[in-house]
Amino acid sequence: MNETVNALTDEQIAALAEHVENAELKAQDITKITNEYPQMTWKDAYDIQWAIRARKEARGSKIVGMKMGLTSWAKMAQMGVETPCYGFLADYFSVPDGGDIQTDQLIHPKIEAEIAFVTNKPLKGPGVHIGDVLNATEFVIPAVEVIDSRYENFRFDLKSVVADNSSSTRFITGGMMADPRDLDLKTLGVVMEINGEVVEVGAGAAVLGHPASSVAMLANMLGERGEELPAGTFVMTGGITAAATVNKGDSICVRYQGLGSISARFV
Ligand code: OOG
Ligand code: MG
Repeated sequence: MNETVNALTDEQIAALAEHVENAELKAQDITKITNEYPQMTWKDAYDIQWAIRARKEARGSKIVGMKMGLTSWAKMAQMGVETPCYGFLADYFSVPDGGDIQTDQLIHPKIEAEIAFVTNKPLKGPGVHIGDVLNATEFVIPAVEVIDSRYENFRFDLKSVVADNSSSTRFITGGMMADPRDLDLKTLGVVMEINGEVVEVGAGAAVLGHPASSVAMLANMLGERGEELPAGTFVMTGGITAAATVNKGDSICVRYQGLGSISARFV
């Protein structure tokens, strides 16, 4: 099947966008959509995601960044899929460092330790590489992503997760920003703690060998749709370690080598 064309109609894409977005807004899980639409193509899946983005924008939400997902072996192995995917970040996803996350608004949240980039030049694929990304980086900064698949038991195939905005739900950024010239992003260590106990550790190279290659891949994927990554975009590059399940009442802290820490509480 040619995956650059649609198998679903415009009406089906619009209906699925509403269905998946409502699951997010009501914090109610749904069965993965490929069960009912096994013919769904990659184009359909991203069209559903972009339709959800348009629904939020039409309601007045601002898009405040992008995220890459499934960029590390730890994440790919955990979820049983082997291709990175992207999603968007809406304004209400943002939680301040040290802030509270309303657990009841989510289905089955997990946290991820990530490195984020803020760009200062547009990046447009194809052909974007690590050099282009570093040349277009204003600074890097720690980020914790809270993911929450809308699918039952957090189980999905890649097309279903793409349609579900790659499980995006909340993010926290903070700690210290840094010039990537001053860092070895490959060896930058992260330590994830829940209620004071270390649950995951990792280093930046877990993300596609170098976190900047995740931003390059995003620009190249967007280029396939004729889209670019504008200057000034906040981009989360993907979980370095496996994601950790969190529950109401948990306090989390992720420490980033030389870049401080991020904390939050699930209330
Ligand atoms: C998909 C999103 C993964 C990451 O950083 O790898 C992601 C999922 O695992 O639900 O955000
Ligand atoms: Mg993530």
